Amino acid sequence: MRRIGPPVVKLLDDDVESIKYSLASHLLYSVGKEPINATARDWFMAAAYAVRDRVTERWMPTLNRYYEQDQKRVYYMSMEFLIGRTLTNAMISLGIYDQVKEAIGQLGLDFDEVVGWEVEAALGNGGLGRLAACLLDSMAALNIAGFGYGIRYDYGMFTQHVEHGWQVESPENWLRYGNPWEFARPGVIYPVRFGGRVIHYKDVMGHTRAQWMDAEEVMAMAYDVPIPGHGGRTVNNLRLWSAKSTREFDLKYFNAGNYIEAVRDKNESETLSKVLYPSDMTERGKELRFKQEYFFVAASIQDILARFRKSHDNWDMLPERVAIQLNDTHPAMVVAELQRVLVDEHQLDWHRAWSLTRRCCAYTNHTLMSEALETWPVDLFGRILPRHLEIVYQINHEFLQEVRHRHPGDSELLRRVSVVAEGDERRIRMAHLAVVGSHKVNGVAAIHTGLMKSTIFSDFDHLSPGKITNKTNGVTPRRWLLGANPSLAKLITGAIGDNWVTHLHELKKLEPFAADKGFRAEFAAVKRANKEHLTDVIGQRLGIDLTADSLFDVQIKRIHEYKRQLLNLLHVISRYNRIRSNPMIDLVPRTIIIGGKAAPGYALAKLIIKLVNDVADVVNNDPLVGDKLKVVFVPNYNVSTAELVMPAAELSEQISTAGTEASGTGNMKMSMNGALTIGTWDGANVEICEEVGEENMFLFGLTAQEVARIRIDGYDPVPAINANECLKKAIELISSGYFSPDQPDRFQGIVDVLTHGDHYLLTADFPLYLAAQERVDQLYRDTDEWNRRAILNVARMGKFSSDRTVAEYAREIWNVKVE
Ligand code: 26V
Repeated sequence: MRRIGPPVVKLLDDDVESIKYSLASHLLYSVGKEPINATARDWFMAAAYAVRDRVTERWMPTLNRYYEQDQKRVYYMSMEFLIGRTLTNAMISLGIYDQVKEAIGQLGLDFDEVVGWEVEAALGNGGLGRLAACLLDSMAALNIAGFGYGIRYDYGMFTQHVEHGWQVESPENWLRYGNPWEFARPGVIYPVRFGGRVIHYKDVMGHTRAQWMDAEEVMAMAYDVPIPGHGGRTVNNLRLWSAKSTREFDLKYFNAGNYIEAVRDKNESETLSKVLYPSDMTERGKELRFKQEYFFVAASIQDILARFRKSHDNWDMLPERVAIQLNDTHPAMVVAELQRVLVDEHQLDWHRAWSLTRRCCAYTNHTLMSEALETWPVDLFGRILPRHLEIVYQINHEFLQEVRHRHPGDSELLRRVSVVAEGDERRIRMAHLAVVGSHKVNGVAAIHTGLMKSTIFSDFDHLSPGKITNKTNGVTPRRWLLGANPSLAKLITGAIGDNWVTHLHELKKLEPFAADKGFRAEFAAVKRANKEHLTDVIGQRLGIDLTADSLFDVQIKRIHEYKRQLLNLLHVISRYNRIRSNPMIDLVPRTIIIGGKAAPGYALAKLIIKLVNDVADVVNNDPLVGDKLKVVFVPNYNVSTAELVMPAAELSEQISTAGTEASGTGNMKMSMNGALTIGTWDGANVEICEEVGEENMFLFGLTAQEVARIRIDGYDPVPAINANECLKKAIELISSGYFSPDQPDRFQGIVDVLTHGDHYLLTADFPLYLAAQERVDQLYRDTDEWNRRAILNVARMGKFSSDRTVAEYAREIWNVKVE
């Protein structure tokens, strides 16, 4: 590979002795302990600092290189970055994994225990935040000048406990012991304004100008997190903003004798970055959320423009040096803010500014579900951001003018595409603002993009053909295969070399090995060991006895009705019924593993968790069942748990109602780790099928078109339930209180949604799901054939590397070169 920029000055050596020296000196100088009284956590901190030093000396040269070469920068704007743990990931990226592990071992420490002390950075809810983290990894691996911008929440995703089968949330004070991966930048601080009013006046040139005044101010202070790319040549930057009161910068408050008042106010303004909203759909219209969104948008735009102005005085260069990717509509205020800064603060002509804004911005949509599409009441919007509301109206006015010009007389069209939704309460549609203010809009899987074009954005697709494009998601093979599943990675590398780590298509070379009996046996041994490891951990943590002789059937993701964890449970219960009615039945033993968090305000999702646990209690303790069936709810599903469970999965459950899951990325992670998928024709399952072949998956159920049709016609679940004895019995068992003898009507809410309306069509898909599960059993009995197909899954996963995803964004949206 061509070397760019000056050679990296290496001060630190990477041999075991040097690393041991680093560990010991950090323990003393950074942690303030000696080996005699150091805890494992102290050693974790020392290790993190030792690795961080080596990351940092590659980080500064990367940033200098971008500056010197005046490279176009990509800004990935996201309210969420679900990074997970960093230590081993950074060791792998830098190629110092073996040395650090050895050094830690030589100091007499248990490596797994030391790395186990890292608290993960859980600054995200689920798919959207984890995608942001995978894309950052890939941008760094591809040496793209990609910067993340987000919020440094004091409290990330809550910790989930299970008490008596119910989810209980507790706050995750992840910064309590200090975060070794961040660098506070007290000097990088920007004011962010809220409220106030706007006055209009004529300037000396006779132009009408707006001035936003009497606003309150909060400061945004930067914290930088290095993102090391694989190979260590590039280390990019994730900049997270933390809210700081302006009071401490403003002595007049103190001098006026309002000391106590000033400090009290200070707390209030600092709540902005206090906590991540833990709901990935249900949370709507919350003022604090609105302020959080603008807070990070305003700080980031100031930072981006300041950086641009260091090397450029011609604003027309902006779109050639700056690409801004909006991760969903959460940062969509960028459109209004960039326009505002250019027009109000830099006096650019409106149309010139608008052209620059649109050429910089691009928007990624992650969901079609109406309840997750952000809209803000106009009065709230105008109260908090009065000038932005004017700008949004102006943007909308000009946009509608253009539409009217092209489609005279079509007032319905105007109403549908307007950024302002008229109704009892006028609202700003952030998705429409994002579409109008972007030069490209993308979905995250082919079917999702197709549905965007044919449903929520069909008018926009007709107005601007070609603007909406697809960028199928991917996942980073560094974390999800090399890091999480070292034994499989080793087996693969032994067979085909290690180029797959950065060129995942090379996995294709594994295909011939699927026909090799010896390789199949080795592959099976790896899976077996991963299952045993998971079995051990579950035994220790949950006291549940599992056997690795059973089929590990895994559904891990947020708990949502549309993801249909209930459909999984209906299968579990019908299996249980089969065993009960014939205890001697020769069934493939199954371990059903379910994990995921429910939004704290999503009562039905929480009830589903309770049902999983109640079913588990009954099934796992029924002597008639034995090892034939076990059910486990894995508490606190997070990135680290995912890294533990994915490698042990044999069957990957991806069973959302067709047309609802934009892409899914867990589906990719499990396939890559050698699981077969049982799934619907939804999200990226469709493309996984194109790659691995339908014969190597278990796809079933209604298509998105069929789902749409059935819903239009009006669906009644009752006939479907009555027509299927297994389904009927399963629902009756829940309804009878069998799983909740202490409170027989506990699950009435669940029974009601299934029997009335069944919006997600579980009862419609159930027979086909059961048939697909039957095919799973059949195949599993033929171990060798199962393994052959699992190997083919791994071999054909090349497309689902986030490197491919990022390369597509780079070429087709950001207009930056990929080596
Ligand atoms: C919405 C809201 C609404 C307000 C409160 C906080 C909040 C947080 C997130 C969201 C939207 C979540 C959308 C989302 O996570 N979509 C998922 O994106 C994945 C990456 O593209 C994709 O694989 C999943 O299928 C999709 O559900």
